Amino acid sequence: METKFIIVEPAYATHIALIRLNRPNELNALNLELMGELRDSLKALDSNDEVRVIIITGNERAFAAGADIKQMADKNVIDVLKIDQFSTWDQIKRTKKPIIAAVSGFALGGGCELAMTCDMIVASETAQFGQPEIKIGIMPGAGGTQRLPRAVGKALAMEMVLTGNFINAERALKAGLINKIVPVEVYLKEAVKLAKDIAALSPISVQLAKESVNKSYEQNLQESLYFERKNFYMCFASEDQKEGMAAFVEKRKPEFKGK
Ligand code: CO8
Repeated sequence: METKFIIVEPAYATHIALIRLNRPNELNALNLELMGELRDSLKALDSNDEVRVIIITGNERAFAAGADIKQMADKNVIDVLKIDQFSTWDQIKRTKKPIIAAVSGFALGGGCELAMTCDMIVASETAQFGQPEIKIGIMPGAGGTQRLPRAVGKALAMEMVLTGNFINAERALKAGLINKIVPVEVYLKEAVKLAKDIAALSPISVQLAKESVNKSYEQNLQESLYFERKNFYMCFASEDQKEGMAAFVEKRKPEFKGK
């Protein structure tokens, strides 16, 4: 697939794909075309059996500084409605394989929302997270007012959304928004390391487990527990379950085939 605003490497490492947001002069501002490419690439990687984990990254200065303000500036409500960009976001969210965001520099507005749509965030020491939409007369629209409070709690989410102020990596880690902070020189390497741990496991149980954890956000506890139970049962339909448990009993390393 030809892409202009992102670089996709389906075989970046064994079973690991990398997507690099690539509008460096605009701090990777998320224009509609970039989002369309991201949606289509994730869909393709999701059905590529060789890929087990996907990493999304930007560059050292910016993961993404938000939706493209220049593209949105003259739109009216009907234009925005017709563009229906949220169907793109919904599709990204439906990705079954785990996605790790490797974040350095700015993750703002739609950029912060994109990182939160991923399943885990590895951040460099220079990472800054924020929902500054309020400063340009709008509010978050791609999950910022929903995912952020679930991740960091109401007090900090309210502060970030209502002031537009950024938080640094340290505060983001303390608040539970990100998984780890590492030096800027190695943030992508660390994301790959985390991806490798996951890629070594059964892709079937990994996908079912991801889906199940996500349900905890979306439904009440009782519904989510039923959902978890159903996915737990489904693991027993896989050869990987037999292999994983047999390997444990036989004290050897399992060989997962994704079947
Ligand atoms: N959109 C378009 N262009 C941008 C954006 C952006 N979000 N962010 C930066 N740029 C451009 C700048 O205009 C500038 O371009 P140029 O060189 O042509 O003037 C270039 O990137 C470099 O930026 P700066 O010169 O401003 O760099 P600084 O280091 O001085 O400042 C900041 C960096 C603080 C990140 C600053 O650029 C900034 O405040 N950017 C905007 C951040 C923001 O408000 N983000 C929220 C956008 S709204 C949003 O995300 C809503 C999401 C809704 C749903 C999702 C739909 C997709």
